[in-house]
Amino acid sequence: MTSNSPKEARERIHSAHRILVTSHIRPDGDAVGSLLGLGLALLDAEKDVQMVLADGVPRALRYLKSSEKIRKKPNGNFDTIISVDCSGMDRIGEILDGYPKPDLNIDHHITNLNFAQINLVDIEAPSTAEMLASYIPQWDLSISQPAGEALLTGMITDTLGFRTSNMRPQTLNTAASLMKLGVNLPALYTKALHERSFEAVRYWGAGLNHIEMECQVVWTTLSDEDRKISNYPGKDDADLVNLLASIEEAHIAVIFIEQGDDTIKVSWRSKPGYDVSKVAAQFDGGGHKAASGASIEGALDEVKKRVIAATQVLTE
Ligand SMILES: [Mn+2]
Repeated sequence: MTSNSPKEARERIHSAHRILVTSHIRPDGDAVGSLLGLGLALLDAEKDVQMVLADGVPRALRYLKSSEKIRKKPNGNFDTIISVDCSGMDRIGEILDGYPKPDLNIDHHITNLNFAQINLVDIEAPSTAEMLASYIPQWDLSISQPAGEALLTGMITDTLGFRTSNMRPQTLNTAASLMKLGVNLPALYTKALHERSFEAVRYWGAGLNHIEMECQVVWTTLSDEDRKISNYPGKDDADLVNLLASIEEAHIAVIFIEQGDDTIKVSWRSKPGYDVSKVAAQFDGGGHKAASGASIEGALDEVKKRVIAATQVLTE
């Protein structure tokens, strides 16, 4: 029998000894922040904890204290496995091969598959980190300053600085409670959303060179070549899609990132009234109404044509 009771989650956590906490591949601020926030609270409760991310911590988030404790592979056995910010088992990557299904699944994606024994899924929550910032004290665990910084980073990044349409008063109350613990909101905001590397801005320049707009959909591509000429180290979009989404005339923004292996990573952002998770689902992707993604096999030009045609159905 599966359950969705936070009380049962609390009991499971308190009776646990060896805990694995994990999150999704290509981790974002909410994945790393939620993982660290919960992982550090469990370590403080003297649990034996391993925090594992298949792809490790992205360079841009390594300023988070204790993020160096996050490993790429689990070691040994666990009596409790916790997944945070993951809609499905496939999003965790290969690290759970040979391990049982997660005991606890804490997430806010509308596409969550309730794959664990206890599933705490709140699709109204703007971030998993916000859910955890409420659950951790409810579960009689404490939030240290580094854990609070991690959680607030998850909240800030998934809401793009408290400005996504799913923002609610509770989000600001939760952020305020973390500030009262001594967490420096302005400093985290600057780190998470404002600062970027010289290479990232050059990479933006390459992408902005071939931006296009039609039927209120704006898009651009980031090729392997763009990455090479700008010396950008990641295979992501350096958040360029959010800049495209700021274009006044566009209702939907799409970005295509060549992955160097015949797959194209696609990210969508939309203004209220457009559900891009439906388009992403057509390409085996997922996400939220306002922000979704997919990995699609094929050549850049061909994938671009198919995706733009499917996306423009929403704005027609
Ligand atoms: Mn999230």
